[in-house]
Order: sequence, then structure tokens, then C-alpha cells
Amino acid sequence: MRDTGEPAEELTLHKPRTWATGAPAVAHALKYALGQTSPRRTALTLLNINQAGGIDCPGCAWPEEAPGKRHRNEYCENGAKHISDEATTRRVTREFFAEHPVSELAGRSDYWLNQQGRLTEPMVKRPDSDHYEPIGWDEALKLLADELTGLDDPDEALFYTSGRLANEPAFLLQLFARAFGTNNLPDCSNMCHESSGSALNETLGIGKGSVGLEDLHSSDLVFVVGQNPGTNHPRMLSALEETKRRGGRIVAVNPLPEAGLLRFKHPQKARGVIGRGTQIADQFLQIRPGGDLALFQALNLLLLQAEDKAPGTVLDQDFIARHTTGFGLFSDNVRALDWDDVLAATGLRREEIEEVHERVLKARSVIVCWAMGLTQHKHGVPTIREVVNFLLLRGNIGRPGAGVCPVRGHSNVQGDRTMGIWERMPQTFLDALEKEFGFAPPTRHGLDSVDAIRAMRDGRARFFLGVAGNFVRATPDSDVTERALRNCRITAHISTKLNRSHTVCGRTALILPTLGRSDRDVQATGEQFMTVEDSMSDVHTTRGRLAPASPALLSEVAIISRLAHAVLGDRHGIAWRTFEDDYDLVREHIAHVVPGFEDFNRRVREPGGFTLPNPVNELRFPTACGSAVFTANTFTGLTAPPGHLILQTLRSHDQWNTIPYAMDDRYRGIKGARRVVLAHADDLAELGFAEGELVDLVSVWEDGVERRAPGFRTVAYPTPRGSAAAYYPETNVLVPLDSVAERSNTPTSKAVVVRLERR
Ligand SMILES: Nc1nc2c(c(=O)[nH]1)N[C@H]1C(S)=C(S)[C@@H](COP(=O)(O)OP(=O)(O)OC[C@H]3O[C@@H](n4cnc5c(=O)[nH]c(N)nc54)[C@H](O)[C@@H]3O)O[C@H]1N2
Ligand SMILES: Nc1nc2c(c(=O)[nH]1)N[C@H]1C(S)=C(S)[C@@H](COP(=O)(O)OP(=O)(O)OC[C@H]3O[C@@H](n4cnc5c(=O)[nH]c(N)nc54)[C@H](O)[C@@H]3O)O[C@H]1N2
Ligand SMILES: [Mo]
Repeated sequence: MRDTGEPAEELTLHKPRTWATGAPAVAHALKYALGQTSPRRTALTLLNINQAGGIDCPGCAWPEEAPGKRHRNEYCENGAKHISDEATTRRVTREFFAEHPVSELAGRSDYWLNQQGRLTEPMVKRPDSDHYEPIGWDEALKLLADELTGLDDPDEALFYTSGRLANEPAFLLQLFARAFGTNNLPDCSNMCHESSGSALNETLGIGKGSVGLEDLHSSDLVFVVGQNPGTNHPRMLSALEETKRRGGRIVAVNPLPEAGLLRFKHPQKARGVIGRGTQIADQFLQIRPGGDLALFQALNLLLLQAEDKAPGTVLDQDFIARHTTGFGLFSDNVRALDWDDVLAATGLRREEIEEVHERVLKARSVIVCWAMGLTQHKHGVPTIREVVNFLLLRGNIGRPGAGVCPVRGHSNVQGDRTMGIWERMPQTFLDALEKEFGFAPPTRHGLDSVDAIRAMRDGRARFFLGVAGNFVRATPDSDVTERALRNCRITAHISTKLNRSHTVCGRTALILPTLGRSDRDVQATGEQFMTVEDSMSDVHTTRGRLAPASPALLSEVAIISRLAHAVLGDRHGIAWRTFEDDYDLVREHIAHVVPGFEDFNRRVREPGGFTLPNPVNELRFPTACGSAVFTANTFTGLTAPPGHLILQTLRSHDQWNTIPYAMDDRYRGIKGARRVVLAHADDLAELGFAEGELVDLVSVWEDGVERRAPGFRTVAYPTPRGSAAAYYPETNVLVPLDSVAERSNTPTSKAVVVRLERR
């Protein structure tokens, strides 16, 4: 058989690991790096990751320590793999596209497409052609501009971004979209932390976390809920190790016994490389999927009852009286709680919850961290609101060692929102844009990702520009989404590497290749840097060191500004043509428009940058009523009908979002295959399957449409009864477009009802 370069799926199973990182992690990172690029480039990139003045790791948004306290190697295995993947010396050239028609590329795996290397020049796929062919930058941008000006209504255009985009191009993109006349700025947050933003805005008045690294280190009790830090935020484990060293306690809440939650070996300290490492979780709650709202309500009930028994000793009555509203409604609601419902929804024993309660009573400061295990559920928003109730009860907000900590994904996903990448930016932001640039931005809210798919499907949107992401693999209901994209007059992508979104084309399609984080960015006024904001609101610079992947690449700032100029000319007096020469000019505008960015150019040049103020930490709550808000939330347990399981779609240890880097998931003991479904041994037996059997996953949803992901191997795994897990993006095809979280419209990627069918 001809070697297609596609990885074979050959599953071997090992015992799941109980500890994360340590020496093997360093070895795995170097192995991947050296498979992609030279030792010299590896050294140049890895030594600069997350150093003051160096490259911000394009991996996750976990913050760095202050410059003086950083490790020489302030990166993790996965960050290192991620940046080597960008620094690769492999190239996708015009000859590649001449050899591979689009119809062939559309049949390739996400892994294969990514492994072809960096994109090198702009390419166009013209109507009725099955090939991408070279096109000059001016012609490409004119083609896009003509499509935009030819639309009947600016709202027929969509501008998607991922949180990979740095602040400067993000600011320019939203400025361009709004000057053009639309708020259609769907982004990856819609699939990610939208539920957090929604719940936190409503209850605290700001959609961001309130804690910094020092808070985490000094906290008495930290909850890690719905998050797999060993894989997705490995440097967070160093922070949690420090929390423990200082006497803090950690409670982990997760359906899966994830390796990093149990034990951690620090890769950059001798005691981490050998020996047993630190036990991270003092208590592990193996919760049923979707059970978190019930858990926090039960904890809140226990707090109310403890206060009843010993008035004035449990709740922070002063804080509640001075800084909150809604306590009465909240407490009436919680007092009606039925323990049987709680135990059924959580799958936990009452004693386990009471043990957590005892820990809470002992803790003077509490932080709750969370990620996708909370946000990607139907009740994601009320769950996070209940977490806020829990913290408010004892005044665990706005003081040292306490607060909310939504752990962000993409390295600049929080910054992009700060810069205005949001389909529903508040009027104050739009007013500031108007004051700075002299045009009135549209006030109608734009479309988020799910609504953008509906609009393309129904022919209401016809122009799609994707920046720094992989829209068709990040979104649900893959078949529906791909048909929707193919409905467009034009689909265009500003990308560093080939991905499936480039192969799902509108009538015309463009690939606009760009510099990555690791590439040196030299413009007319000299070498440029960009800026990012991490998960704890620290804003700092990022500067690449490597020779660009190709001389034909333009920076994102250049592409977006030139496109804007091609469409708008000098219409609003915006100096589009100057921005690419000098990114300081963009930052000047940001300083005028975005609160907290005053004197941006000077402050961001200081080592380590600066931290944005969070009003919550001054006990100011910019909600509608000016106080923090207690809410009343109701839960319904998540159970699958007989013969079915609740499937969560998650990340393996060897992928970055939609891009697999290898077929392994080391910590979970899975090697050589991604098309696997993890389910409890007793469920497999009850449903009549042996381990290692080949099955289709079939999702059932109220619309009666059958959604099928073929060819998965069953793996017996210690997940709660009735639930299962499989990797994204292979399983996105199973997530119905209309199955979304209340209020945030986030696809419910952590709760899909499926049955297994023997092949
Ligand atoms: N190496 C690497 N790092 C990454 C990424 C990557 O792909 N690779 N992606 C980045 C991005 S964009 C993001 S958003 C983050 C994602 O970081 P995570 O949120 O850690 O990512 P997931 O793999 O989706 O894992 C979700 C976790 O939630 C648990 N979970 C599922 N359902 C429930 C539930 O109902 N309740 C509770 N309590 N837990 C539940 C799962 O078992 C799993 O441990 O990581 C970022 N960092
Ligand atoms: N079923 C299911 N679906 C999910 C999730 C889930 O847990 N389950 N998670 C959701 C989450 S949390 C997220 S954040 C989304 C992620 O969705 P996206 O952010 O859209 O996807 P990525 O895989 O990060 O995008 C990868 C592409 O980004 C481009 N790229 C990388 N670096 C750069 C750069 O510097 N500049 C430019 N211009 N391009 C670059 C490359 O071409 C690469 O192919 O997926 C979501 N979808
Ligand atoms: Mo994310």
C-alpha cells in the first residue's frame, strides 16, 4: 500500500497515570521539536518562551511569575510542542497545491494537514477550480474588498477570530468590521469561556477572573473544577504546588481522575524529576457530568445551615449587607434543596460533600478555578453563578487569596475581548470608538459563532473571513457547518498553517499566510513587537526571533490594515496605511479607547508589562445595580435514556485544540489511536461491548436527525457510570448546532447523548 503519510490507528492501552510532568515531559517536548526543526531553532525558540522581552508562549493563557522570579525554562511540554509546531522548517508551497487538489485535501486528516508545514504565499481557489493557485497580495486583497463592497448589507459579512491573535491586530480587526458597518465578530470564546463571561458580568459586573498568581499561592483553599491542568495548563501545577507548600489545600472536581490533579512532578526542579512529586488534590470529587450546580448548591445550603446554628460565625454578614443584593431569593431557593436530588445529580456521597464543607469552614480564603468542564454545558451559566454565590457568602471576593479564576485557553483570548472582539461590546466601548475615530459604530448586536453558522446556512451571510483559527473544526455539527461555509460567496483565512477550514471553500477561497508569534517582524520603522493579556489580566509584549517562514508573508497587522484600506479608503480619516509601519500607532489608539491602557506604549515596555485593574478587587461591582448579585438557580440532573451515555468531548495530551500532534494521550494510558471512546467497564459490559471493539458513536437529539461518528474503539476507563469521553474535534459532528448553553449560546460539547453501535 502507498504510504499516504496518514497515521495508522493502532491502539495500545496502558494503566492511566496518576502523576503529571517530570522528566519524560521534557524529553517528549524535545523529541517533537527536533522532528519539526533544527537544534538551533529549537534553542532559539524554547529559551525565549515567556522571558521578559521574549515570545509569549502561544500555548495557554496561564500567567508568568514576575520577571525576577521566572524559571529559565518558563514553559511546559505542551507549550514547547506548540511553538515547535510553528517553528517547523517544513513548507507548503505552490507546488504542493498544484499536486494536491482541494477535493483531495478535504479527505485528509487534521493531523496530516498540519504536518505539511508553514504556509508560504497567498493562494486563491477560483470558482469552478479544484486547485488553489498563487495570487499576489494586492490582487488577493482587492478580490476580498470587491466581495465586501458587493454585499447588500454589511451584516452579510462575518469576521471570526481565535484567541491566538495578539492585541494590535485584534483591535484593528474589530475597528475595521465596525467601520465597515457590522458587529459580526464571532470568536472562539463563543465555544469556550462565554458562559464564564456571561455569568460573571451579570453577578460581578466584569467578565474576567479576579485573582493573580500571588492570590493563588497564598490561598487557604483552591477548587479546581472541570479542568485538566496537567495537559492544558501545565504551568498551573507549579502554582498549585506552591499553594500546597504554603499550607493551602486543594479540592479537585472532575468526572475523570486526571493525572495532573492527583500528583505533580515539577520538570524544572530536581525533586520533580525523581521521586514521587507533590500530591495536588487533598480531596478528589469524582462528579457526574453536569453535577457541579448541584454540588455548589449543596455547599451553599450547608453554609446557610451552619450559620443558622452559630449566627454571625459562618457567613460574612457585613460583606453581604454592604456589597450584595439578592440574598433573600438566593437563600429561599437553596433552602428548598433536596439531598436525594443532589446525590443523584452529582453521584457523590453526602459525607464527601460534608468533608468539603468542613474544609470551607476552616479556610479564611477560597478561590474557585474552572474551565471547559463547567462552561460547555446547558447549565454552564447558572453553574458559574452558583459558584459566585458560594464565594460571596463568605466574602471570598475582592480580597487577597480569594476570588474567581476562570482559566482561559488561548494565549490572548482574554485580550481579544478587551480589544473589542465581541459581537456585543457595551455601548461605552462603541462610544469611545466613535470619539476616537469620528464614525458611529453600528449598535445592533452581531452574530456569535452558532448564529453565524445559521446565517451562512440560511444564506443570510455570504462573506467569511477567519483569522488565526480553524472554524469548521472548532464548531459543532460539522456536516451542517461545512455545508454552511460552502454556501458563502467567499471564504478567506489568515493563517500560519494548513487546516481543514481551508479545504471547505465558498465559491471563491483565499489563503492569506501570515507571520507567527515566533517569527521576527520587521517593518519600515524597524523591528516590531505585539502585546497580549493573560488569564490574570497581565498585559505584556511578545517578540519573535526566528527568520520568517517565507519572504512573502505579511504580518496580521499589515493584512488587516491593507484590507481595511482597500475597502474603506480614507473614508473615516483612519490612517490605515501607517499602522503596519509602526505598531506604536495602533497602541496609541488603544490607549485612547480601552480603559486601563493609558500610556500603553510606555508602560508595556517595562519588564513584565502591567496588570489591568479589576474593579472587583476594590469592591466595586459595575453591575446594573452597582452591587454583586446573588442569584437563584435550578438544576436538573443529566441522565441519558436507557442504552445511552452522556459523552463529553475533550482534549488529549497531544493536541492543540483542533490540531492533533500525535496519536497518543500519555497520561490516560492511550497510545496510537485517537478514535477511542472511554466508558466505564460495567457500562460497556451492560451495553454488550467488550474492550477494544469497533463501534460508531451515534448522537440522538430532539430534532430526530441522526449524527454519526464512525469507527471508534471502546476503552474501559474509570469514568462515572452513564458517561463517556472521546476527543474533539473528531466528535464535533455529534454536537447538534441547537444544543447550546442557556444565555451564552455555547455548544454543549461536554454533554452529548450518544449510543454505541457495533460496526
Ligand atoms: N496542550 C493543550 N493546552 C491547551 C489546549 C489544548 O488543546 N492543548 N487548549 C486551550 C484552550 S483553548 C482551552 S479552552 C483550555 C481547555 O482546558 P480544559 O477545560 O482543561 O480542557 P478539556 O480537555 O476540554 O477538559 C475539560 C475537563 O473538564 C472535565 N469535565 C467534563 N465535564 C465535566 C463536568 O460536568 N464537571 C466537571 N467538574 N468536570 C467536567 C473533563 O473530564 C476534563 O478534565 O486549554 C488550553 N490549553
Ligand atoms: N467538541 C468540542 N469543540 C470545541 C471544544 C471542545 O472542548 N469540544 N473546545 C472549544 C474551544 S475551548 C476553543 S478555544 C475552540 C478552538 O478553536 P480555534 O481557535 O478556531 O482553533 P485552533 O485549533 O486553535 O486553530 C488552529 C489554527 O490557527 C492558525 N494559527 C495558529 N497560530 C496562528 C497565528 O499566530 N496567526 C494566525 N493568523 N493563525 C494562526 C493555524 O492555521 C491553525 O491551523 O474550539 C472549540 N471547540
Ligand atoms: Mo478555548
